[in-house]
Amino acid sequence: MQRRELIRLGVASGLLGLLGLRCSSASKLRLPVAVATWNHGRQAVEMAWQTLRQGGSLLDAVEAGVRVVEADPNVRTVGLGGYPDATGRVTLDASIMEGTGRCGAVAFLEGFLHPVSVARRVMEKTPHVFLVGEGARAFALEEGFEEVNLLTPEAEQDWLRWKEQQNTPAPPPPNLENTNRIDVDNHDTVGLLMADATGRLAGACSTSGAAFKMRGRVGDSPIIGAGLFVDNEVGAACATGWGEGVIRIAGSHLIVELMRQGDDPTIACRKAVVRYRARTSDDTLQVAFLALRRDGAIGAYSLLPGFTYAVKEAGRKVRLQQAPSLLS
Ligand code: SD4
Repeated sequence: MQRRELIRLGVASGLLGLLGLRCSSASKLRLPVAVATWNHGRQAVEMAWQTLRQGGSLLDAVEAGVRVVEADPNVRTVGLGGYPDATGRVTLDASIMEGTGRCGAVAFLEGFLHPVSVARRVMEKTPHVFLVGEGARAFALEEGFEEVNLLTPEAEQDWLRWKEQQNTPAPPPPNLENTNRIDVDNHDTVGLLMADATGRLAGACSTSGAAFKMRGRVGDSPIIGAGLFVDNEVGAACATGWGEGVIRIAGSHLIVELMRQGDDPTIACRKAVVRYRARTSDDTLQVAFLALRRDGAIGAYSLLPGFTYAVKEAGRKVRLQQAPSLLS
């Protein structure tokens, strides 16, 4: 979508809002709808869809979809095979939320294949929302999750190469912004949003975070309101890209609130990107958002070109789409 067109849409949406009407510039899909970030979103929405069709709940569906990507060793930014931190250890962040406001999250979790499932247990089995590090690990073990080594030889090789490139020994605290600039594609959280036939919603996301991050660093993905937000009254949103920037604007919550005020999902995502850009002086760090309104309208927007997402709606095959971007 071109800038001029979006401005027009924004104005139109505002005018219609004043008249108490909704601008329907976003494509409204046939419910149920599942959308997920990046190319690996394809496997995620397939599995989510299948799970729902076979009688699973919405939560079962989003969890199952994300688990597929977590278990794929070829995805270097999520779960098994994810890039390690600066010290060579893979630490994972994940969250899950349903539209009623129930949610759970884990961060700085090491050694478990499915952080999204641990996040769900936090939601279902504890009075809390968010467990991190050693506490999250102890809880996962108590719940019967098995410890595994997530560092694949390929990811380790890349880490060793990265370490060699550092000028100072052993390793220096990385400048996260520089780390991310090495390869904007190292930011590939899987975020999955789904609405069932009645417009109830759920979402989940999972990531190994920024490649070679400082030990202990946590991104936006496990932070409810930043990396993920879901509200049955309105819709859902998730984020991918430079987590620090997303946290600073509480990106996913912002998008849901903009949709609540009548913004179309694409315009809401675009406004979040504009807000993000206003808070950072750097135009090289990718950030991208995906939104699903409860009626099945979807939207996506990124700062830089290249953000893809997968869509599955009733009666149609999964398709990959390219989000519009603020910069070319
Ligand atoms: C993070 N936002 O930890 C995550 C990484 C990511 O797409 O999105 N990758 O900053």
